[in-house]
Amino acid sequence: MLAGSNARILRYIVVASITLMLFYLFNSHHDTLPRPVPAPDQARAGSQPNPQNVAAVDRNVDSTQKPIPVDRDRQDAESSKPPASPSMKDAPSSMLDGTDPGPRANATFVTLARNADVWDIARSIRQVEDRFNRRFNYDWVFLNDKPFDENFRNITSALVSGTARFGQIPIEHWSVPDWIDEDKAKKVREDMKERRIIYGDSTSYRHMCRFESGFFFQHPIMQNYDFYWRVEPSIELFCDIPRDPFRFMKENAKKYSFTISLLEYVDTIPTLWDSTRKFMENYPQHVATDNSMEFLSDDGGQTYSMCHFWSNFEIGSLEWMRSDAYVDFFNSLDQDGGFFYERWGDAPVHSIAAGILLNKTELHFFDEIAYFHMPFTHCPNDAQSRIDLKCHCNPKDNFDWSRYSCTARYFEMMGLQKPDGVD
Ligand SMILES: Nc1nc2c(ncn2[C@@H]2O[C@H](COP(=O)(O)OP(=O)(O)OP(=O)(O)O)[C@@H](O)[C@H]2O)c(=O)[nH]1
Ligand SMILES: [Mg+2]
Repeated sequence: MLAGSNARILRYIVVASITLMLFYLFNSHHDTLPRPVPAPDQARAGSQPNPQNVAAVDRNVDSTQKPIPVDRDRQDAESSKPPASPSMKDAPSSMLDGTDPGPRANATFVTLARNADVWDIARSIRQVEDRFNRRFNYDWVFLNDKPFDENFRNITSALVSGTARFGQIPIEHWSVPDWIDEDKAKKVREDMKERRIIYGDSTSYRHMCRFESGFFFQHPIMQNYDFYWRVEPSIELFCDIPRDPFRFMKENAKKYSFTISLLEYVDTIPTLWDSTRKFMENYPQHVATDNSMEFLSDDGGQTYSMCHFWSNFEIGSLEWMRSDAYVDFFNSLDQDGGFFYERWGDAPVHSIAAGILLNKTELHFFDEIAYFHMPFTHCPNDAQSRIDLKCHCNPKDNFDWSRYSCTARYFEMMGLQKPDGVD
């Protein structure tokens, strides 16, 4: 009996030792062997906005990848172990693969495009998704004066990680209003053609500028959102965008933002400032107390500096655009007819509106959004930021401090520190 129970104890000891050995061996290998890193495509394929795919993305988060540097001062973290659960609060989320866990703003991308623009907008979408939206899955609204064809819908929907929505513009937002003298408008186009003013002879370009100035935010699909981010065909984004610019806008009460500013082509807007002054006289209640007149004018509002924010990129508040102040401003300009009798662009219109209707604190310059639209580039000035954000722009291409840019003037107005070597 005693001999039998000794043998059983011995068997238990042998089995337990083997189990412990195996357990030890398995665990030590688990710690040292690198796990396969998910291919970027795998992670992206999982970024569709349904719970199953979100889970798939989460499964692709690889905890054995290079440690995440917590911030610029702690680059030495590269040699230590990664934190058990990387926190969005203190880690550049560009280095995380999964869907961002944070709350979302009620926001959308918006693109005005023709069916023929499909491949140029496809390039832009791919850039925006890779650098930002694959982790945030915001919706994308496409607007067109004609119906979008199947090809456009299929190509763009496949690239957008949020929901793609397609809207046709109502005819009254894309036609010449009845108070415009069509003969006068035609003569202007002929004259501008002779003077070789870019897009000066185009009616559709004028509809586009008027639509972007006063109607895109009124489209029924846009009523579902509070913020928009405008994207045009053939743009480039050069850096990761780890933090959500929509949330930044919301949490900091920002209403209008830009990355590139420049001087407008005078011949396209000879009377825009006269119309603006008329509006300010008629609607003094809409003029903000702490406005940006310093940016817009060198002489306290007598004349226009021609400075504007380049509106092919903009992140803005739809609530502001739908406000009485903005709508009164647009309607007042529209009555004056300069969209057809001249060639007013939506960039100076938005910029003047932002400059006079908003307080300075409601504007924002997104330095970290490195951006290209032919022919200008914004590339962040700070070398370490370019490394952290995996930028691929050449800082020599940065337009910010060129004499045709107005960003230095914006910095001066806001009391921001310009980089060393810039006057
Ligand atoms: N649906 C539609 N979209 C248009 C039309 N004209 C321009 N767009 C879009 O409106 C936006 C601005 O037009 P662009 O041609 O890029 O104008 P731009 O940026 O001043 O000039 P570019 O230097 O050519 O880029 C783009 O998103 C175009 O796709 C049009 O007639 N119909
Ligand atoms: Mg463009």
